[in-house]
Amino acid sequence: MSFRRTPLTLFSRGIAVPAAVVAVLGLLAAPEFLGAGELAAAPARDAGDPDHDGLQNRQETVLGTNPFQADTDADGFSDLEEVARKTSPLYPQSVPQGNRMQLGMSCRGGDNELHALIAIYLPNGDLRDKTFQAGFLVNGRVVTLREGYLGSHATLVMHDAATPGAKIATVDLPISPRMVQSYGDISLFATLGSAADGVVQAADSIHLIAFGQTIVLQVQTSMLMGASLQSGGTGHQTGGAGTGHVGSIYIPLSTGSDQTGWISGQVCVQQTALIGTSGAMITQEVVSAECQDGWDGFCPASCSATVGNTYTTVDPVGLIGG
Ligand SMILES: [Ca+2]
Ligand SMILES: [Ca+2]
Repeated sequence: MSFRRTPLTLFSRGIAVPAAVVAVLGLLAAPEFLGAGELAAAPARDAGDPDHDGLQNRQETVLGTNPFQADTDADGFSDLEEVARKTSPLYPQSVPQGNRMQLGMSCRGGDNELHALIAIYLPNGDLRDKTFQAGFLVNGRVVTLREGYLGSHATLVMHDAATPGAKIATVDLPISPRMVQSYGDISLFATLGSAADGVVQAADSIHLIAFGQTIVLQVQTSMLMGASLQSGGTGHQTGGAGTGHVGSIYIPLSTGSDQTGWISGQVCVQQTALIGTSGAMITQEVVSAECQDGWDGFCPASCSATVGNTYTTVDPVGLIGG
């Protein structure tokens, strides 16, 4: 497969954090630490971010946040900070607690591109004493992104956080839609730890699924309902409403124009059940799926046909402490 020819490191099992990744963020961060003036100027360069919160308009669409208001729910924490710290930017009762390092992820579409967003909350504002790693899970195999790949493909920008001295680093990582289409679905994960001991203290993952030409982001409904995910998990183990099942919806990312058969005003709402775990990998089976009204989105006609499908994804909780 062509994917093998890309400059990636393949691991067949486990998720290791090699010492070399200590330098990754330093490499990415180097231009950002040239001077305070450059730091302050960074958000203004971006015409696709009118509220200067570090989230591109297309990313705000995926999150459901207001692209003209940096703090959509007016709780004192910017939309970006809430993504990084895994609280809801839509519900003011969901606010970050404590002051520890945290990492949150999302994804947006682009012109025949996907852009993963990795938002990193840094209580001391410093990336250089952190370890960072990002990678994919494809076909049950973990593919860790090399330092050089991140250095040449990812874009890092620093943003102010609500607490003085704290910062939020955003890593924008382009992903080829063709890769998602060729595998059917992929998970992208990222981890953050302290360089002192290398222990992973924060992690997140996203799951992308191809419906023909259209790539969707699978989002847990608990996130949409404003549940605070302080533990760093996605709720896979706890399930929803006592059913043992976890609900999720598909948010189409606008890549390509082929949305034939997609129903406007609806989204595909699924319930999944955990059927197996292996290390940080979890496998879930879709137990129900239907297009539901009342959403600003699109539902694929094949939504209900996903019942019985299984997905293997990365559970961020399984990455922490490793
Ligand atoms: Ca914005
Ligand atoms: Ca907010």
